[in-house]
Amino acid sequence: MADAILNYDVEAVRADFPILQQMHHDNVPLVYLDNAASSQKPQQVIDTLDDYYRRYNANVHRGVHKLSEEATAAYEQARIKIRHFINAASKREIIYTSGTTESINLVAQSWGRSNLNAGDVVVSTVMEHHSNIVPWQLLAAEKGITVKYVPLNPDGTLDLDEYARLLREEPVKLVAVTHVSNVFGTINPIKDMAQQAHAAGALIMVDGAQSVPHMPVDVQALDADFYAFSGHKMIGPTGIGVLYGKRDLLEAMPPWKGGGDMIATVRLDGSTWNDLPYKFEAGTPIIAGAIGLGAAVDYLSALGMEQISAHEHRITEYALERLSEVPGLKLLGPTDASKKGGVAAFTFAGIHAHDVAQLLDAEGVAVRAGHHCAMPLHDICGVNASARASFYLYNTTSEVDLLIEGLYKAKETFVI
Ligand code: C6P
Repeated sequence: MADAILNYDVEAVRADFPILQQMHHDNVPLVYLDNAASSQKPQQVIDTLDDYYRRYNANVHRGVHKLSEEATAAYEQARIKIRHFINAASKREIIYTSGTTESINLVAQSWGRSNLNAGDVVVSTVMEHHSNIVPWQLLAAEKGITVKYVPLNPDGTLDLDEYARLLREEPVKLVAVTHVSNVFGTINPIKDMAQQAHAAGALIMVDGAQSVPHMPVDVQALDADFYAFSGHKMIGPTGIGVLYGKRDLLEAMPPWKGGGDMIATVRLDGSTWNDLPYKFEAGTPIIAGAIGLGAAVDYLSALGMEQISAHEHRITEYALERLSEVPGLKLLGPTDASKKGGVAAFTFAGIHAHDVAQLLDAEGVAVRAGHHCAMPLHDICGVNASARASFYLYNTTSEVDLLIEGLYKAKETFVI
């Protein structure tokens, strides 16, 4: 890991992100620490979007004119880049969606509705984002399935004994688990969990919203059946995401949305479906988004995901050390950086998280405050909100210092 960091030029990376060059509130530099919510975009991605709209904007798979052919080629080229980025076996396994949320809903509504029956169990965990809880609850109400949740160990990792027990004792058909928690930062042992799920005859669907942007992900090595992620958290545009699924599973699944492009034939008495992945891409797709995501993948790949991950690990380690020195600050989740992605959520000295975030913002430091779409996890922690700093490829240790300074200032403002 040390070697990887040696070659990492964070200042060169920062220079690629125009938004980081601006002053915040006109008088302080922007310290952007809200990367788990959404990441900033480099010039290369912005230029790619600009080029598409200026030079070859057209619908895809529908025209024989030059613009449409060029747009189609770029749209499909991006799919191939994404395929290699996560090491899917085929580009047909890469389905464009609007983001992680839609990817998970696709699995629930297509695979879930046709494969789950009353009495079946879906195992999720208490550290999930709402988008990996609510789709299963909706399905439970409709199909009479049950959702069971893996609890936590005191250190903020999953209780894997309880996971094994659920797989042993319950009729589990699907495990729906996040790779990295967006609040605790906990990195879950997906490969082991997949192996156990498969041994119990269940499939595993992984929420990769907080992993794909930050670490090398190999869906085949993990043996994930489905894997979901969002473009906007990985320096790509908003409105584009991916569902990876194993080809045999996707082939057997019915379409979820009906419309243009997802059909082979349409007659008034019935229709047949297009090949993968188009069966799941109804209507005019998110063309610019997909092409922009391809550019994001190029950017991340050129830097190297090992390098990015090593850099973030160093920043997170430093942040955890500095945060632990601040009186009255309580970190949520693992305190050991080796168990965590670049996420540090905390409560602070009885000051409401929204006030903490607002005071930090005045200092130029952007963090998120609230329940981060993980209300059950906050309930378990006995708090209704936390402040959260989350790091990415362009953050520096000096920015962590500014966060800490801001926290001391916030404390002075609130504690008399
Ligand atoms: N978490 C956060 O601030 P979408 O909105 O579809 O791109 O991603 C949803 C999602 C799913 N799973 C996890 C683990 C996530 O972190 C998110 C998005 C953001 O934490 C916005 S709520």
